[in-house]
Amino acid sequence: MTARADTPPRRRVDGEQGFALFFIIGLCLGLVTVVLLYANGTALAYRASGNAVAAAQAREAVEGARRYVAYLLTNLEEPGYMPDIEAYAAEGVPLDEAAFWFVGRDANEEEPSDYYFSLMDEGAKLNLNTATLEMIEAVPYMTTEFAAAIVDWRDADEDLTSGGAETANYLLLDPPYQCKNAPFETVEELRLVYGAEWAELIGEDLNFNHVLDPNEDDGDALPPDDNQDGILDRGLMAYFTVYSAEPNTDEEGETRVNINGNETDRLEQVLRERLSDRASSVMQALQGSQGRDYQSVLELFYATGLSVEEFAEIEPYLTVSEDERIRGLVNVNTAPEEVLVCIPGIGIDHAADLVAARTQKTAQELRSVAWVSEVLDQTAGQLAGPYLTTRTYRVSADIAAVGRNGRGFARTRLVFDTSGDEVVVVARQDLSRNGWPLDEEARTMTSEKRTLR
Ligand SMILES: [Ca+2]
Ligand SMILES: [Ca+2]
Ligand SMILES: [Ca+2]
Ligand SMILES: [Ca+2]
Repeated sequence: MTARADTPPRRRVDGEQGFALFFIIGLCLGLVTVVLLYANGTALAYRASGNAVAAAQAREAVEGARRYVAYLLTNLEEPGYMPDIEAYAAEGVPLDEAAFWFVGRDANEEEPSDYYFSLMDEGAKLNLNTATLEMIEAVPYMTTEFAAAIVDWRDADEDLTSGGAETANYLLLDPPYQCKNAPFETVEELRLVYGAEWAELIGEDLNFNHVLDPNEDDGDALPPDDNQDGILDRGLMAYFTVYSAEPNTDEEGETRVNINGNETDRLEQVLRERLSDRASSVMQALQGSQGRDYQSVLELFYATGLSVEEFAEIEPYLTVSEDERIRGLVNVNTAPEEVLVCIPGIGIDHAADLVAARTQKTAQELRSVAWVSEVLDQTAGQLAGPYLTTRTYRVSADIAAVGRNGRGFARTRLVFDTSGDEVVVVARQDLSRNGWPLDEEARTMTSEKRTLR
């Protein structure tokens, strides 16, 4: 027996009743629609406001991270050196309902397979304003023409570097513009340099997270158009900075002693204070070279016979320059292999050995550039010395943050200067448009789970 068999025969309705019923049904349906629409609208509005709150929380978390970094850099145990990675939190750091990460890169790993969370050293890159043409040419995937165009862009003159471009070339572009003939103010300015290709500048690391994501290794299936070789081929911009600079002062903030100058008394005082009886070996080395013209303090190290540890005691007090600030030195402790390759005297022959050697060094040994003598002979060391440092006064933080429940995110890159009395932000760049740089798991993890991690 079916239900239909029980259904009473349909009542016949006349025209008037039919209209009334139709009207009531219509009214009910209309009301239901209005209620549904209203409920849906409220839910959407609620969701939207929830997202707005989460996005605001993410932006707040970026500010929280900024204060945290400023605090860390103000209270460094070793001012002028990168903070110890073990001494600060960098991954999923909870901040009320939000959380932040410092997107970093392990410079000792050639092919990082997983995320690395750390602050970064701007001195780990080549400075666009001070690197020589030869150094720029040695950057992976750099062409000689683009390297020459970079030099022409920043130099004040209109003299064409072979293969480069000056105003005459820029005026032929559509639309035409002038060659800058002044220093780079940002790395992104490379886009304006003659011959710049966006794909070459960005490379395969589309989301700037230093990791090979699936879409960065699938050919042209998804952007970017990568070469699908299982290796993250970075863009040209990844190797450059405009921020690296250090004050020419010692750890007490006093002007360093110029070993090419005439401050013999002050020099002897520094040496005796730091080295006691071993000071005489340095004084002998210095006296043996009349009309001194050291190109770097590393050159002095080779002449002294001091140990690396001993030299680390005096190196922070010495200089070969009268300049108040020294721009563009590369930190030999933090630069990745591809950057070290660009340094004269290091090159492709020694860069990998330097990276391998530094992972075996103590913190005290890494305080001075002298440790490179283990890999570089005196000739190579003399070539490399003028471009190297072990100190850091420009630290960047690539901050990724999410609001509550992993909703809303913000990403901002900040560059801090630690050389003054106060730690200050010298550059700020919003990277949010590049999308969320870590995996979804990190993002959707609840704040309790993050804390437990
Ligand atoms: Ca020029
Ligand atoms: Ca990536
Ligand atoms: Ca792709
Ligand atoms: Ca690749």
